[in-house]
Amino acid sequence: MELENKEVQARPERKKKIFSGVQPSGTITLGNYIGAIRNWVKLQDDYDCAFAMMDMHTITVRQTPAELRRRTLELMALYIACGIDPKKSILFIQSHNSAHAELAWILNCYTYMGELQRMTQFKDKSARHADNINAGLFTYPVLMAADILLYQADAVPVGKDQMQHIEICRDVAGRFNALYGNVFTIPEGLLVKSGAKIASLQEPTKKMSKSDSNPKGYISMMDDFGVIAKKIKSAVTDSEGVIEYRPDDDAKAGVNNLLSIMAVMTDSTPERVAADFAGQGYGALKSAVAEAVVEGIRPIRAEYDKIIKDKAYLKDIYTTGAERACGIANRTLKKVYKKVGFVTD
Ligand code: ATP
Ligand code: LTN
Repeated sequence: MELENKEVQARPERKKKIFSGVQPSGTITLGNYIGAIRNWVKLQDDYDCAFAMMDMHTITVRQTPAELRRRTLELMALYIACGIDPKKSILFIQSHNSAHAELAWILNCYTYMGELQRMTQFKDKSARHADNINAGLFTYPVLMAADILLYQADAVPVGKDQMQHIEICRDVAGRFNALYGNVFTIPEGLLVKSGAKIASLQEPTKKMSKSDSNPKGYISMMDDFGVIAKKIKSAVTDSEGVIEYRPDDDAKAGVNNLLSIMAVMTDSTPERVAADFAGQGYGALKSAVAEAVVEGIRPIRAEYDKIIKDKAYLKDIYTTGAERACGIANRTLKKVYKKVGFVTD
């Protein structure tokens, strides 16, 4: 895998730390897989990794409790099915570690309203949930900063849409360090070169999102294989009829997206895929993409079906994960408490 940020490539001296997570806010999409989870798998050998199911972030949008519980476990099973190895990486449920909420409160007092008001995700989600623009939605990036800083993460592998949140995390950490000394490691966002932004199949200038109201726009990792093929075959393209990769041309967004997906699933590049399909019609490209995606997902699904049935195994992993996560996080939290002036011992 090629990473854009060379500074955070693993060095032999000290194993660098990685933190990341996904919200159990819906069924995981191909975008989440390509932009995030797939890359984590490859990082496990070279870094000390912690990956969480971000259930506390999820309730910034109203959830059905039983569904949230079910989806949190499903997400964990999917992490493992995708190749996250609980023996190598810490795997836990965010709400099992109260240090996240505790540090988030403190960081709230070091984050400015103006910084949060600029966040694209806040603007998007407030527009989509106009009846529930709650304070949690506004301070979402502060909780995210707490997640990352508690583990002293050097790098945070995420999709492009999350880079703005990484920036705010860096700013807040820098501000805190400037006041109190070197308390937090300043993290770098880690983007993959291709696939950092998989687009909606129906509105290809927008990102593929699991909370899209139109299920035709996204491919769920849990979709029936026939449904996946159908969704790809009805993906919006353009009327030009030419297979070319033009990443800066919005009119070509649909085709660019198909080429990017194909490139990731076949370990190629969008340019190379475009060259392979030059002169052919969109139908041929779509069939090939559908096959590549289905074949990529098939083994993950087989593994997932086994894991999700074993509730005792899942419980064992998230219990051990929470113990390890709390151990690391509490060391940072204790330091922070001392620095801000709370009575500690
Ligand atoms: P929601 O729709 O509920 O906001 P989401 O589908 O955007 O959710 P998140 O849980 O917010 O998913 O994101 C999990 C990870 O997946 C993040 O690292 C995010 O950057 C990445 N990601 C999400 N969508 C895409 C996408 N379309 N392309 C690439 N990466 C993505
Ligand atoms: N906001 C992220 C999910 C998330 C996250 C994190 C990712 C919450 N906390 C910490 C990396 C590190 C998203 O993908 N929507």
